[in-house]
Amino acid sequence: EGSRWGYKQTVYGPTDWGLAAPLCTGQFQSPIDIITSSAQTNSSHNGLALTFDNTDGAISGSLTNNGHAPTVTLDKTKGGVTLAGGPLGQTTFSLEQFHFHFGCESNVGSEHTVDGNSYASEMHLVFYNTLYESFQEAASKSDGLSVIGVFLQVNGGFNEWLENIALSLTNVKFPSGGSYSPGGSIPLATLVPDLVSKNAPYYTYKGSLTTPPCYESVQWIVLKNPISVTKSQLEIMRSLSATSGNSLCNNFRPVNALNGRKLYKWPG
Ligand code: SG4
Ligand code: ZN
Repeated sequence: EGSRWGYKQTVYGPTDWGLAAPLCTGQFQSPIDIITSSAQTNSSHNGLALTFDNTDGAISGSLTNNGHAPTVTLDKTKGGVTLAGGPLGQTTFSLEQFHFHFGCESNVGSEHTVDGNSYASEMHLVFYNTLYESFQEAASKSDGLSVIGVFLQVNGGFNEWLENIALSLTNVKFPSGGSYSPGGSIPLATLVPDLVSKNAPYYTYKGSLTTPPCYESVQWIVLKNPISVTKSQLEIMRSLSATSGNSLCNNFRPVNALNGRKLYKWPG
């Protein structure tokens, strides 16, 4: 049954997702292990071009715990964010939401791995192609989505913006426990400085949503440079409850084979 999937093998774990969501057994699934030595350059790719409706890069949204990941859904009436460039060319994509995957311990947690190594967490900024009316309409189309992945590592740095989100999480401990608007508006640029740089190095490949229904509709853009998370911010994320009633952590899918897909890096 579609809503009962989880990350532990006892509750329709990842190897059983195909029973409820057949596309999860596809050949172009995400995440993958990014083998850096096999990443190629593509001369038609460029730097990422993000634009913010609000000049200070601020966004507003509502925070929810859907039992799988803490998720902030953008309130576009208070200012949107668009993505073009990179591997996307002139096609513009609009930010719908962002969410976090993380480990129960800090040695795992990211969905993508780099040369076999995991990070403690991975943030996903989910954009949809504005040729479509809405995220819902775009989600299943082959050119429908692009997701920017940002690694989080525990290295002593303090990200004030992540702190704002972490403190807000205590308001959405239980799944379907309603939503909460993080205090004030959020300057996305201070959360991920690389998002406003035209020179942020990234990896890119064609893949899927990393959860059921696993649509193969995502142009993945994984930033090379991680941002900093503190141990206590991760502890707050782990204090959320999952759909299963257990604590929400290790909400990452194991890596999938490339199956002939090309992995690119930028710059060359
Ligand atoms: C997380 O579970 C999000 O909470 C989901 O967002 C998201 O689903 C899912 O991850 C898959 O997205 O970037 N990891 S991913 O491939 O965006 C969708 C919601 O359920 C459909 C709103
Ligand atoms: Zn995700």
